[in-house]
This record gives sequence, structure tokens and C-alpha cells, in this order.
Amino acid sequence: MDYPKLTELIIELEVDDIQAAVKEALDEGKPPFEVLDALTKGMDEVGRRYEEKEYYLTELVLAGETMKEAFQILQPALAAIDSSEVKTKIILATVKGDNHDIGKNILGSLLLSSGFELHDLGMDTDEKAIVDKVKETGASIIALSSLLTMTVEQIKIVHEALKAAGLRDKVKLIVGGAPLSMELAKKLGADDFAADAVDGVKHIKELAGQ
Ligand code: B12
Repeated sequence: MDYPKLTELIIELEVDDIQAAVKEALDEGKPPFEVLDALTKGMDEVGRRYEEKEYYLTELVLAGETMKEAFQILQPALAAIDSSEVKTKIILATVKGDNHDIGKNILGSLLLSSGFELHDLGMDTDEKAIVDKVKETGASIIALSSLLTMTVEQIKIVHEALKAAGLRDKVKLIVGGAPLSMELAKKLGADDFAADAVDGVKHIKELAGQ
């Protein structure tokens, strides 16, 4: 099902109206995942316009703000969907040099609602912070986001740092973000890739043996 109004509000960067529209959609009983899908479609169009030079950095920033506003309302609805007893520890981060965190945060919310113990290191996270966190928490899964072509190499750096610390065999590394594919992910030393957050949770459950 499409919700063109939500998609349109993201594209038109209607930061002041988006929360009311998301609330209205949820109040009308629209499924949270479909609301998420409509918002994501809007972001895709914003990206396209940026590429075509119809939008500039100011619009990108505003689109990010609008999505964050929407997510404040959507997140509790997503979190209410599912919850389980299993508490696999997972470290989540956007790689060093990359300040995109909307997709990462969506994945994080879905992981929380699926019962994972989440350790979110935020954006622009270097390999040392990740290795230190694995040592501290004993996490068995690392999920990394990279939205920029120039930062995907960071995945390899994390893979090598884990190897050097003797931890690579103890953790599964899954990555996501538009410039990646399964093939590239494997080349960079990751174990797995997923194209979106919903699929990401499915893959992560498999990696966790659930
Ligand atoms: C919003 C945005 C910004 C915002 C980010 C705000 C924020 N807090 O995140 C701001 C304005 C800061 C920004 C800055 C820049 N951006 Co920008 N940005 C975008 C935009 C429009 C949307 C990204 C987004 O949030 N999408 C919505 C979310 C829901 O989708 P997502 O992030 O892809 O995540 C989904 C999947 O990828 C997946 N996923 C993501 N991570 C992970 C991790 C795992 C483990 C798994 C399993 C799945 C997964 O699941 C998510 C949900 O389904 C994209 C265009 C686009 N359509 O992607 C450009 C885009 C990513 N940006 C781009 C660029 C170039 C930049 C800048 C370099 C611009 C500049 N000249 O300064 C800077 C870089 C700053 C930096 N150092 O990071 C390019 C990247 C090109 C490339 N391939 O390298 C894009 C593609 C735009 C374009 N078409 O040119 N940007």
C-alpha cells in the first residue's frame, strides 16, 4: 500500500507537518512498516533530486531533519510490534568519516523491537571504538552502516582490526548502505549484507542462530 502524502511531505521537506501526518496515519491503523516504506520512498526521491542537482546540501539536511521528526513518532509504534526473550548482543555503528545515521537508527529500532541487546556507537565510528566495544560487551554481531562510496573501505579496516585483536572468529560482521552489495561486502571482509533494515533484521537473526 502506498501513502503518497507521507512520501510527498518528505520530498517537499515539510519538517513542521510531518509528525502530525505520521500520527494521523498510525491513528487510522496504517501498519508502521508501510509508513516507514512511504517515508523511505520520499528519501529516495530526495537523493535522486540531489544527484540531478535539483536539490542541494541545504535540502539534504532538511530532508534528514524531516525524517528524524517522523521517526520520533514512528519509533514507538515499530517498537511495539515484536519482542522476544533472546538477548543476543549487537554493536551498531556508522563507519568512520560517514555522518549518515537515519538508516542505522531505523535498523537499531527494529533490532531493539526484536529483542536484541543493542550497543549503538553512533556515526563516524573508528575501528578502535568497535574493537574496544567487542571486548567490553562480548557482542557476537557487529552491524555497520556506510552510505558513502569513499567510506566503504572502513569496513575492511574494521575487519583487519578485529583480526589483529584475535576477535574476528568470535563475531559476525554484517554491513549495509546504498553503495554496498553482497559481493562488495564479502570483498571487504564482511560476512553478510542486507539491502534494507527489515531484511537486515532477518539476516541478523540468522547470524545469531535464531
Ligand atoms: C539525508 C542525507 C544526508 C544527511 C544525513 C543526515 C543524517 N543524520 O543521516 C546529510 C545532509 C548530513 C548528508 C551529508 C552528506 N551526504 Co548525504 N544523503 C542523504 C540522503 C538524501 C538520504 C540518506 C537516508 O537517510 N536515507 C534513508 C534511510 C532510511 O536509508 P539508508 O540510509 O539507505 O538506510 C537503509 C538501507 O541502506 C539499510 N542500511 C543502512 N545501514 C545499514 C546497516 C546494516 C548493517 C544493514 C543490514 C542495513 C543498513 O537499511 C536502511 C533502512 O532500510 C542520501 C540519498 C539516498 N537516497 O540515500 C544522500 C547521500 C547518501 N549523500 C551523499 C553525499 C555525497 C553526501 C555528502 C558528501 C554531501 C556533501 N557534499 O557534503 C555529505 C557527507 C557527510 C558525511 N561525512 O557523512 C550521496 C552519497 C554518494 C556516494 N555513493 O558516496 C547520497 C547517495 C546522495 C546522492 N545521490 O548523491 N546526507
